[in-house]
Order: sequence, then C-alpha cells, then structure tokens
Amino acid sequence: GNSTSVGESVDYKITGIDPGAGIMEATDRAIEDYELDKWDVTTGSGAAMTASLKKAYDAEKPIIITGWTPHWKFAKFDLKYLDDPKGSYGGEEEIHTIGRVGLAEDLPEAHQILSNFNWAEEDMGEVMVAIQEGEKEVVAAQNWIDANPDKVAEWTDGIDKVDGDEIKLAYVAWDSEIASHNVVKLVLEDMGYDVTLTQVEAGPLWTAVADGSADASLAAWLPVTHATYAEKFDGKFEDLGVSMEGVKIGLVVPQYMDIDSIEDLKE
Ligand code: PBE
Repeated sequence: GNSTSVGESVDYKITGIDPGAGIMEATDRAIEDYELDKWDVTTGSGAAMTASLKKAYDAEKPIIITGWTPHWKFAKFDLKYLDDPKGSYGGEEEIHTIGRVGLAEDLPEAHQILSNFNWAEEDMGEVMVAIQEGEKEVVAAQNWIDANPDKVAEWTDGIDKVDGDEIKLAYVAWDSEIASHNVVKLVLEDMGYDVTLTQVEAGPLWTAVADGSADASLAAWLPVTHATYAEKFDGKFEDLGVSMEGVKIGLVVPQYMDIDSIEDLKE
C-alpha cells in the first residue's frame, strides 16, 4: 500500500530533552535494544519538548517524545506510553532525595526535614498544573502548602527551627523538580533557613552534591533513570530516602497515533 511508516511520519526523530537527563541515556539504550538504526533522539529542554508536543498535538500530527510521570502533559493532552517489552526504561521508578556527605552533622534539622519529605503524584500535579497555567512558581508552591498543612506538619513536626542557617538545593528545570524544589524551599524557609535554589543540568547537579557545593537535591530518579550518576558518585552522597513511588519514564505519543509499542518503531 501507500501508507507511511511511523518512522517516515516523524522523520525518524524522537523529541528529547536536556542531554544530561537519565531519560536521554535510556532512549539511547532503547535505540540499541530495539535496533532502531535509522532513529535519532533530538536534544533540547523540557520546555522545548512540551512546546513541540503542543504544536504537533494541536495539528494532530505524529510526535514521539521522551516523557515521564508525574507531568502536567498527561492532564493537558491525551497521551499514552509506548510499551517497552525489553525494559530499556526500567519499571516503576522512585524519586529520591540526596544529600551531601556531612549534611546530618552540619544541618541536622534540614537533614531531618529532607529525609521526611514525601508526597503523592496528585500533590505534585497540583503545583505543576498551576505553574503551567501561568501561576508564579513560588505562589503555586505556597498555595499547595496553605492547602496541605497536615502533610507539611508530617515533615516538620518536632523539629526545631533554626536562625538563618544557609542551605543550597540544586535542581534541574524539569517541571516535576521545579514543583518539588519550590515547595521544599518554602518549607525550609518557614523553619528558619536561608535557602538558595540553584538550577543546573543533571550531571553538574550530581557533581555538586558529591563535592559538597550543593547541600541536597530532590531530583534523584532511581533505580534506573540516574543509575549512571548514582554509581559514579557511590559513597559521595547520602540517599535521604524516597519522596515519591511509582513514577515512570518512557516514550510517549498522542493517543491518536496508531502504535502501541517501541517495537512498532522498527516497521
Ligand atoms: N526526568 C524528570 C529526569 C528525571 C526527572 C525524567 C526528565 C531524567 O530523565 O533524568
């Protein structure tokens, strides 16, 4: 017949994000695992990826993106993950909080609060969607805090306030991490900390926590997404625990596309 293959329809391009993201490494792995020899993943940013998605979606054109959950795109567009029978993207991932070596001794109250921090996909979703709809990051974070005093109390109850101690959190400009870092920044400020949020790429983020130039980050996706970073810096950071379970990375397409599996990209 004269039907166009999915590869031809998207020029054999997967729309990626920043090169240091774990999902980019996983996508290179998928291209190998599924023998997608003609395919490339483009680099850009989370914001450029969602802009391309919106453009394609509004025109009902095909697009394949590197996607993850939680993310507001699933609330705004009708999307689906492509099945990954070879497991290139891992399975259920977790978001971990990581701290520099010595954080517990130097900033014990913050260490405790950061270790306590955990929330649900819906919580993060509320903050992400509000920001995406134009709310200022700090306002979206404060609104969530005001609406969820019980959850914040679980992180801070019984912990002494401090008097202006400085703490530096590093994050990457992924929508999920913009939400979490803005919320925790305000919680730490309310506990008396002078908080600096530093936006970096994923590689420099892990390096900063490992060399102590950042105190902590809420942006570690494990066990698969950031496995290379976690192995590289093994022993040079402390895993402060899981803030969210059941998160996911993979290849994502609009529901209107007639494919279901990464294997379908071979045809
Ligand atoms: N992400 C969002 C990151 C982790 C959080 C999936 C884009 C990554 O791929 O490294």
